[in-house]
Amino acid sequence: MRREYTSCVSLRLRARRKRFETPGQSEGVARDTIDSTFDQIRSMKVRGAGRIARSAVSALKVYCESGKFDSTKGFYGGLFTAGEKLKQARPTAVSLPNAVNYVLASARRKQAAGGTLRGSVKAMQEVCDAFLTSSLRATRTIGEYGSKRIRDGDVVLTHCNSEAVTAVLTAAHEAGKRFEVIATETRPRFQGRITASVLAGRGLDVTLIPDTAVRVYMRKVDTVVVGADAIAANGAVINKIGTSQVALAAHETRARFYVAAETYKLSPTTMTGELVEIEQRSPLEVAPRAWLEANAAVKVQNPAFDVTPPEYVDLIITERGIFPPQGIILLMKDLYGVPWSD
Ligand code: RI2
Repeated sequence: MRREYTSCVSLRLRARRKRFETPGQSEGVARDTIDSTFDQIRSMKVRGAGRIARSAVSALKVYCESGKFDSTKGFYGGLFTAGEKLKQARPTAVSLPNAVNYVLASARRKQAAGGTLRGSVKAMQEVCDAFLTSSLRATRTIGEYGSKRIRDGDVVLTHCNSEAVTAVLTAAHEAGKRFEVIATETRPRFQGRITASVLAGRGLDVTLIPDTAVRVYMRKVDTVVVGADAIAANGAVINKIGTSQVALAAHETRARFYVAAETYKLSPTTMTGELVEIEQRSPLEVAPRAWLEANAAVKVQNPAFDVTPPEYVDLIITERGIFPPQGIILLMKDLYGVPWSD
């Protein structure tokens, strides 16, 4: 444990020391924004798969807006460096690399096509804006589609805090459906409290329960709706730690299990068999420093996510429609092409 704990701290320090470097003249604001966005995502001050994607793209937009670049090459070079750094902030939520890659792929195409520095900067600002707008629109569309799956009188359980899920529940509530929500507290970071307070603030009937009480309450649950940090080609869902236990309990009582996720949470590399890395976070999220030091012989593990196999998932609600987990591969091929055809 001691070694893990130390390595965690030193990793964080090393990440902090490795500052972002841009070529060109007026990078002060951009450098600060990229570095602080990286830190905020890593420390989970900014969290939620959709939010971290938008926050990274917003930081790239600030870079574009930051001023005088020496040359087109310098501008694109700084953008690539910034994007590559931001992608490293958290490893599991594929929304982050997908969003950054959307901007960088466009930058590569535009750089190859040539053009003035001014035109390049403007074009990249527009690409960032396009992502930000479509991301927010996607969440609203998921809310609309998903709300139709909530029925009057349902008891709906959710885990952690997902904007896609709160969009579904809020839209159902606004459509006049009367249902009850159970939110798990979601240790160790208690994001379930955010869900409970957001939904209660919007007038929904919500009850907060400890994660350990899920099986007790599942008997009265009709539908589970959770978000996703990544979805694999086989329809497996990578989401907040504890999701797979919720899915098991739902399977036992035959409660429906729905996942609400924007398509930029589909992981294209899983089409060729890559696994999604599960983030291990600091032991300090599990126990306070004094306790860890007093119990140095105790090993602490803190995986932030787990994998729910497709067999436990009924439907995946995206802005492109609602799919059974086995249908996700078709959507992925449509969005990302067939990886083995190159
Ligand atoms: P939206 C969160 O991860 C949760 O696992 C949540 O289900 C998922 O992102 C999707 O959230 P974390 O950042 O994008 O709390 O739907 O570790 O908001």
